Amino acid sequence: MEKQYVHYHIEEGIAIVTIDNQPALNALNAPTLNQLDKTFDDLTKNQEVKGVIITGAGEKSFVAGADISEFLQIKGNEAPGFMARGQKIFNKIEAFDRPVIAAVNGFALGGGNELAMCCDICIAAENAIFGQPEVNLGLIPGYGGTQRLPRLIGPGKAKEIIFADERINAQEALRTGLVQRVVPKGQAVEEAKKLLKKILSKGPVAIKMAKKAINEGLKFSLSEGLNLEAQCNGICFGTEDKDEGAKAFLEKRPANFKGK
Ligand code: CO8
Repeated sequence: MEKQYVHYHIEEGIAIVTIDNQPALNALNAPTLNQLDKTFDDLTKNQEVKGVIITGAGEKSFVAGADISEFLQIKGNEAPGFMARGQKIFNKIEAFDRPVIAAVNGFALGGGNELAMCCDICIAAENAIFGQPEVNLGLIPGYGGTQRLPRLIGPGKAKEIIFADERINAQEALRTGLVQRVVPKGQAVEEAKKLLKKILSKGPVAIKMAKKAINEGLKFSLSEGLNLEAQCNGICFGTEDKDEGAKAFLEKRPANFKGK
């Protein structure tokens, strides 16, 4: 039987997905990527799941990148296919129709940083280290780092990180906007749960539409993005939750959203 490198459990509607390839600091080997892909297929079908947290096993590493021990076998003409496979999985995580939080508990290097950047929000433990060290291997980032990093933190800072393998700690990641919260070591998953519970207390269709408007709108011009925002809010206005939200406000009570 294949070793399980990705496992998850569900707590109060939150799926906690753990990448567990510990002797190799949770590096993403081929089976890990396949299992991550399958996990998100399962979570997509499971309507009990309202939100997801992705973390790494142990305290030392979130994910230390793609598995370098597999690189010697990969030839130049095969590499784009490997890259496309990883990018497709990361795109699936980014487009997951419920909120996804990265709880980064140590090294987030190469594919690890790229995985964290696919998540909606990133919470880092204070021992977290972020970087894109591919140039040390004579490579460039291949799971989205050259595209998502400059979009998140600007091209100059992204080039400093990618060209020079400048690794940044949790506080600097917070300053640059790569992460949204920094918590003491060992607390990232707990903080992610706390934030996700707050998000899940809101209207589920509204959260889904806000995610769609932000993610898809970033690819558009401002006017196209504004049009998308109006369309997405049109969907929200058509829900029972919109009436419940307005009534709850007027009746000075908490809203009881149904997600429809
Ligand atoms: N792949 C494979 N094994 C790894 C990786 C990795 N990315 N990172 C760590 N390991 C292994 C080490 O080889 C070591 O194994 P062993 O105990 O058998 O010798 C074990 O994990 C522990 O690592 P270290 O002893 O090195 O631990 P340190 O605390 O001294 O250092 C570091 C930790 C700084 C994280 C260090 O391990 C390191 O620099 N790792 C490599 C980080 C890296 O370069 N990541 C980027 C990889 S490339 C990438 O992600 C994208 C490529 C493009 C896509 C490719 C498509 C196929």
